[in-house]
Amino acid sequence: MTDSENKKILLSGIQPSGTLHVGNYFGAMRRFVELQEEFESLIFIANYHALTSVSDSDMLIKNTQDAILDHLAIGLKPETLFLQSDIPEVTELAWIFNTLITVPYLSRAVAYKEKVDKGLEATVGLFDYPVLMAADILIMDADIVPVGQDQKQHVEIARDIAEKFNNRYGELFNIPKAHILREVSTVPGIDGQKMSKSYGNTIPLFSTDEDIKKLVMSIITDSKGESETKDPETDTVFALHRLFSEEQLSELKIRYEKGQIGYKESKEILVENIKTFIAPLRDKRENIAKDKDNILDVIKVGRERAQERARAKMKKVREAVGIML
Ligand code: AQP
Repeated sequence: MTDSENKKILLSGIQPSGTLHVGNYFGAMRRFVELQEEFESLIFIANYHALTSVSDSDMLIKNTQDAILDHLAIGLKPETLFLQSDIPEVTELAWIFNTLITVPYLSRAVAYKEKVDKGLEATVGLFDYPVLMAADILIMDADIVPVGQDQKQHVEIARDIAEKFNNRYGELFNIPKAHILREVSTVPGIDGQKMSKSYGNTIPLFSTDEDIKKLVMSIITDSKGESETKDPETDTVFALHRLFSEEQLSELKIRYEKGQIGYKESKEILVENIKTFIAPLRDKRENIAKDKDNILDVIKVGRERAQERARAKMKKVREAVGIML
């Protein structure tokens, strides 16, 4: 048995629906890198999912290439990466799952309601998003799925779909587990709501120093003055300090609680720490981007590995449900 056969399978994806941000990084991407040796990792750029919010084809292509570069720049091995669209079996499987799952069940998905409340068009694709995600996960027999807190429910939907399929057609699918970093949970955006590509409230992962300053200084806080006590649990600036200001965190907490720091100073400290964090990532990305033309060649091994798994699984699924090719 080879080493990779002994390893559990880790699978996760990110939509190329905009510029990737520090919420994506701390909620998910960082874990991909940390766990890539321990697990057999399959990380994909979810371009079919992104169609639920991006209707400009040039933009989708640019975002897709950028997302590959971003992952390489944070240290992900190219052989772990592939594009969702390289695996057409995923959309085929999603259709089969659509025939298993009910509309009332899917109506409970919170992310769909939130996105529609935020103004996204309530398309069938957006509603069906968790089913396509279930196909992504289950077709690869994933054991663990590292995601941010916001996607936890979607992994639970994938588990339910796997169980329903297995009950009806026989044990074909592995039951996956979500893998969520409790201390990160949901990273807030500059408006205090979940940081999200489509909400215009992000700090991009490869921001310029100038943008970091502009964005952090515009974080919405309450109106407490410098000497008033402040609650680190509810302040967005402090929530970001948790990610970027580890060494100063306990001191900052005391200063917040004792009314010894104003939001302006707190933001200035945060600006410096984010700049220090992002600078080396940005440099690495600039170097990799020089070879941008070949970006799809770089992920060739990852694509072939994923295709092989998906094809083998779909053959069994078609046999199980009675679809002839
Ligand atoms: N604010 C966040 N905090 C923690 N984790 C987050 N993730 C996203 N936002 C945060 C995690 O990043 C991974 C990739 O997410 P996605 O792009 O597939 O979809 P998403 O969760 O819908 O991300 P966005 O930025 O909010 O994109 P849009 O606006 O296009 O919907 C996931 O693991 C997610 O949990």
